[in-house]
Amino acid sequence: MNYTNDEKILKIVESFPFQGELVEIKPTGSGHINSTFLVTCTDSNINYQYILQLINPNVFKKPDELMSNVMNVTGFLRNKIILDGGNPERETLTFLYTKDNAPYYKDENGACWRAYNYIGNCMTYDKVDEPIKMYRSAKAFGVFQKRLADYPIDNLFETIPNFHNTPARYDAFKEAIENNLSGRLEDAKEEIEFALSRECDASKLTDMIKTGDLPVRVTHNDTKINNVLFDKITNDAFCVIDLDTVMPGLSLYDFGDSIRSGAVTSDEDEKDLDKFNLDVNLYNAYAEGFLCEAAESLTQNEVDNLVFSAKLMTLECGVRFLTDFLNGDVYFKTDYPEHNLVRCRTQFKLVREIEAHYDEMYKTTAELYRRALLEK
Ligand code: ADP
Ligand code: GN1
Ligand code: MG
Repeated sequence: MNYTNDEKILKIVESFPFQGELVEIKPTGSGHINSTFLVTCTDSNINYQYILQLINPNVFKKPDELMSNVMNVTGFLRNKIILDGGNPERETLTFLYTKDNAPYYKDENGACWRAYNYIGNCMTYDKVDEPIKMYRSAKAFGVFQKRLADYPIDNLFETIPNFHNTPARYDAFKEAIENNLSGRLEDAKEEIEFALSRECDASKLTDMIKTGDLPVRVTHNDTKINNVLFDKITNDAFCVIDLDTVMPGLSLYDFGDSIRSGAVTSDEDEKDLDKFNLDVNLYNAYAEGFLCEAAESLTQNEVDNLVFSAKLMTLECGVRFLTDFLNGDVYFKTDYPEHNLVRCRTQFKLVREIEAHYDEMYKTTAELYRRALLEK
């Protein structure tokens, strides 16, 4: 769909200092949360492009806090990138104030819109088809975490409280079963049973935080593979985007969520479960790239729980999709009524497959860690 003549959107576009005359506004990306548009303008035959994003108000209740995190984190990264001799215009997001000098534009319905410079010649992958791409995204997320290692953690707002608190996700799930708001309980019996059978795993990492056995760091928390930009020409992964959930968290959340979304043979919403499997080669490639950047800074407890984190993040995501299915699709964007259930099924299949390959993955990870340390 083309929104170029949509008066409501035109008004929003006008509130930002975009250069030149508007040419086109079209939707882009496949994120489940925000609505994203690519805006093209032209000035003296040169095109200028911007990302315009509607911040999902059901998910992000405090846009000022959200934008404060985004501004501070991108500003901090910018300095680090310059110190590293990199290009800050490409290696992190550059967001734009409105003409009124506000970090977002509030439309007549109270919805908040923000804008970034569009980073050109890039692409994202919803599905990774080669180990080298996993390796490169792992390095990009590893560098991201390294650059934020000394970010003042107390400066960050918790944009979504308890985001990776798996026991809290289970509480919400059980409430959804109880309420059965969508009347869909009967359609999800098997999935509910599966989720409950794995509840014993839910609190392992949060318990380790409480006992001080895992360090809380500044983490991304939504390290889906399509949240990394790849250069169209060199195919290098050069920029981590979608910074809305940068918050205090565990390095394991970031590792685990990338495996969940990337080390698989088909899309997150594949209906044919025979096509959706764990790809151990993609796992190994990610683990190698991640350890290459992070081995020295990780604690032994973190290393020992890398495979577990992949399983837990997958279980948690499956439980979240299932909860949303039971609640009537109020959180994730869906294209059809069973979409969340379909997504939940792929996640639970992946949990089973990680369990089946656990020992082998654990051994390879330990070996990759040993090698990464030797190479330093
Ligand atoms: P969501 O929270 O909905 O996932 P994202 O911030 O990840 O939203 O943006 C959705 C998609 O838009 C990304 O996967 C990417 O393809 C594209 N995108 C977002 N920001 C930029 C940018 N600054 N430059 C180029 N592409 C971008
Ligand atoms: C959402 O925004 P997006 O599509 O990158 C979600 C993640 C889930 C993911 C599942 C803020 O990520 O937590 O893991 O969908 N983001 C938020 O695909 O809830
Ligand atoms: Mg995204």
